[in-house]
Amino acid sequence: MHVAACIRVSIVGGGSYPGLHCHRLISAVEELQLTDEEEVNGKSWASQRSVFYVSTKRSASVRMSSKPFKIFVGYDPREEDAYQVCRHSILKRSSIPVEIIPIKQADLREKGFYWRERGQLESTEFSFSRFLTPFLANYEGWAMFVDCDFLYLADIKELRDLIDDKYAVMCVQHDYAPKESTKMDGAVQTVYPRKNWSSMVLYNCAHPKNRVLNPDTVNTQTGAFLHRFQWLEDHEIGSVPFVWNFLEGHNKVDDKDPTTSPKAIHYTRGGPWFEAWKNCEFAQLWLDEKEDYDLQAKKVTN
Ligand SMILES: [Mn+2]
Repeated sequence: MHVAACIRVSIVGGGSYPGLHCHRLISAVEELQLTDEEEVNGKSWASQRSVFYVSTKRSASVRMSSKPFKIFVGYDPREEDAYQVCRHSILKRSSIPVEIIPIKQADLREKGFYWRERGQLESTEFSFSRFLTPFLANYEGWAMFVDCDFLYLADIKELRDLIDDKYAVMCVQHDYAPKESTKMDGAVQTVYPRKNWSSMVLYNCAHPKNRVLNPDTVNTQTGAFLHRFQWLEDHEIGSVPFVWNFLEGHNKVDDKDPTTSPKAIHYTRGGPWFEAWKNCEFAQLWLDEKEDYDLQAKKVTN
């Protein structure tokens, strides 16, 4: 019997979701069971109790699945509801342990990681701070950044499973020129190449090229350098299907093609949490999710 490593399954980010603890622990265990079936010695997973043993042969993938997947979400005080609903939509569908960390500009300033002055073209507080993602993840493993104006409709595991170590970053490579000249509550909309690529990015934080994204660079570099990924060669940027950054008002569902059904809706023009966008496409989906979140939050308080 080749027993080498004990896997501790940690549940993170579930503090306000007590009812989900059990479900998510089981999900994480099921995942180990699926990926390591042939390596497991002795009895089935179900008959083992609180300690799970697996062979070290699969240690890399097991480490990946047992460590929570870090998801940094851009936070803006004007869009508190959007953040909460985005977070909720990820957590409730995730079959893997995830850790959701808001990128709050005030916190970063306090820690001395962020000091640049706000420019007039910045439509959110995380326009630039988002590029601190690999730094905030200690340049370890893969981590994700996503805007708060996303609504997840699918299991984040599906997205994480697309990760390929040969890339420095992976994202939806939109070819996109927005029609609107203003967005959300009147902020100026700017048009540039690779528009919207940086709104959801899987970062290979350990990739040497991403060391460039340190506080000095993020605080001084231009928007073009950062948002167009100019620290990378084209072949270092991997592509993810557009349904993972489905742009409301731009991307369309083809009823005959199930691969066009959104897995994450991006209310990039502004979502139902703004009065002006309360009737946008997919508004009801977001409002339903908000209601679900409110119910959960209420249960926790009572
Ligand atoms: Mn956005």
